[in-house]
Amino acid sequence: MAILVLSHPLPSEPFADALRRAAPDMPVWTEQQPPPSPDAVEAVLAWRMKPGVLPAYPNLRVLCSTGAGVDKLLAAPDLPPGLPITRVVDPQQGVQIAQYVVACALHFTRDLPLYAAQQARAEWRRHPVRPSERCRVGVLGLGAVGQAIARAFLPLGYPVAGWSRRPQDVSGVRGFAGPEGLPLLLAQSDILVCALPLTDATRGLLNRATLSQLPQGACVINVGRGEQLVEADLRALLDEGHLGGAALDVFEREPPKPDNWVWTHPKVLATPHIAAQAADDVVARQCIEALHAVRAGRRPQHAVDRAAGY
Ligand code: OXD
Repeated sequence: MAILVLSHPLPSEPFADALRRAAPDMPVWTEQQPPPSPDAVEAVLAWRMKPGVLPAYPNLRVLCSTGAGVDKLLAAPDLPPGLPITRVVDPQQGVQIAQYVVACALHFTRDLPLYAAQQARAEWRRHPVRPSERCRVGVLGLGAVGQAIARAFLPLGYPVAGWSRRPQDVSGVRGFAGPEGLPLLLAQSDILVCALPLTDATRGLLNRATLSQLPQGACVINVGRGEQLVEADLRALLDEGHLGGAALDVFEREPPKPDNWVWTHPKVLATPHIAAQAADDVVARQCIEALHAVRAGRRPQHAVDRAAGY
């Protein structure tokens, strides 16, 4: 009895190796090295789940995500009722995402695309540095990751605000909450960062109506989920000049098709979902802890609330 890694489209071997290092006595299987019988599978470690897969394992006790988000797992139509689902909680992920977001924000606020274009023309021309007051940062989502992002901006002198479903107190960060707080945050965000989980309430949240409320020239950084941003609306607002740029690490479809406009738009910085990558050893250790917890009749530490979606 033990763990089956179904991490497609991520390669399964690095996770399987990390599981074997963490628990050498625990059998670990993959699609390439399948379990001797479906009855033997107690835990599945996965990123997304095709229909028809989970019901084939009658002794499944826990489903573990390879990432921080579980939206792709929750989207499976045939999740066994009551099956605990866990997410990865790696403090390094907050650090990595904060590094990525700050790098993207500086890319725009310190005019690096403009200087790259000048360099290509061998042009030596200096532009005024944008004052910090005109680099107001608004972070959507003040969970562990959103808080790490918000805090990373404070030493740079940028005013930082955050928005969350329920009020959150983060030192140095101006807080907005609930539906009535969203327009207030948008109206004062020159840099808007999306770090929200994907839920029914956040799907499509960044659309023409909401993005139009950002100040003229604002930039959008999405490290949440692609489905939260209506890409066609973003493109229209970039082309119309209302928005100054966008850094996208997540997309409506991953990877975007080769002819997708995001690859070539001059105002877009597009990266392949790399803002943070949980270490394989952390993913493995938390999956094993979750399995030990359910075997002992306990709720795993990082079990998600299925109704809330995270
Ligand atoms: C995620 C991750 O959930 O990369 O996006 O962990």
